[in-house]
Amino acid sequence: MAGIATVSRITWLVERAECLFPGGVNSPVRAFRAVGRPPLVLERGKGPHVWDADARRYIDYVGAWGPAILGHGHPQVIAAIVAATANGLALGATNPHEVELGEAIQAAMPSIERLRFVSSGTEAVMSALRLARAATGRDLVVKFAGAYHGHSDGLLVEAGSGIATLAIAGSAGVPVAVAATTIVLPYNDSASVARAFAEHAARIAAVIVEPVAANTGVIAPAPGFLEHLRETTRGDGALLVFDEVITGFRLGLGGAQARFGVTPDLTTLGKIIGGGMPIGAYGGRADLMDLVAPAGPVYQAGTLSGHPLSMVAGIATLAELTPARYLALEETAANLAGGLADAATAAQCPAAVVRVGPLLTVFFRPTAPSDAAEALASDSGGYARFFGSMLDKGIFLPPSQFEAWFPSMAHGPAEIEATIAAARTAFEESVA
Ligand code: KE4
Repeated sequence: MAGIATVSRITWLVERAECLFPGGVNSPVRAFRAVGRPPLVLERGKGPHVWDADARRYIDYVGAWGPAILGHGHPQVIAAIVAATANGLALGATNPHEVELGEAIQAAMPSIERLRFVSSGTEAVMSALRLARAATGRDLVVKFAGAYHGHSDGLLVEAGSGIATLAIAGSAGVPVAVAATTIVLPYNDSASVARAFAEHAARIAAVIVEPVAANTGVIAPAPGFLEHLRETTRGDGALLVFDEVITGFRLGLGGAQARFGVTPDLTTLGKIIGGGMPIGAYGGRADLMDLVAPAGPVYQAGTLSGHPLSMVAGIATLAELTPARYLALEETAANLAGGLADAATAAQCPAAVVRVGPLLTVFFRPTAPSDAAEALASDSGGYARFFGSMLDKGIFLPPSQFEAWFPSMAHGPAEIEATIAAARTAFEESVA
């Protein structure tokens, strides 16, 4: 009918969302504020693709921020969830699937002698640090600038991911006294770790680290950095916590601790182990985990912990993670990273492509960063232009310079070639 404007569904949904949710979203990075584009509303995912609410298709590198390692809507995962719904949903007591997923995680990560399921990575990290403080009788925690470990108060100090994306130093609402229990050091700076332990000897409960930094964009651990953390914490009686919410089951079945051969006292997990359903987990040495209620005095609980649908989605996902598929995923990521680097060079665009296993980031700076300060100095405006150009070409990248790209096992040569072809133009268009 003449004259009736067809308002896009995305616009209609975003306008309503903005009346409901802060910034119109239920997690800040989804607002696309750092890339100067209106947010997408995604309605469907299948394999390497997602579709927005206006039925546009994209090759997806957000991957639900990590869970979608198999690609979206994997038939085995969906079938497991659908089958489990026949038995109802949360029943409020242990269900058989918790045992099965717990055993699968333990088989893949032997350092996890005991574990506890929760409903998010934030909950996992918050609980692990409460446990570390109880086990050591100490209050201080060391984290690294730019690392993001979820949004519990003490860890929002100089965090990465959405905090870095929004260029805010930390979060309002965190009591000074709480922030004061967090020591923030530069990632990959072993000398600063040694100084901190000398200054605060026998007062640090734990060091928590993303063994591969991903929330500043991907930064590899410097040779010896993780080993130094292991030696220093052990020597001081502090605990080493690997936050493997991103790297767990992403860098291989054994995660970063297997890839780098460093064994933490506690590990936090999330994302992939839930196969796209809400989940988190923390675990590690039995003597530590047996301090958690009801076995010990450290309280932690959750109505939907071990939710049967999250459990069966995780079980089905881990069952698909074979060594051959990890090798293929690494090759996919290597081809993508190499093609992107060549495209940036051809466009004379100062961009550094950093890859660790299947994780990668294109930093808009001439050289790869070694810590958060260098990463945060990237040209986020150039990244924003690149993001927009790629989106217009049907490639959905993380809407922030300070996030990792998550290619999946469903991304094939066709998707990689299309991405590199789009990047050739997008790099040219991103050069101001
Ligand atoms: P969740 O509470 O979001 O499940 O997990 C928190 C968390 C903990 N540890 C690490 C290393 C993490 O990367 C995360 C969450 N990752 C972000 C993306 N960088 C989630 C995306 C978002 O905040 O919307």
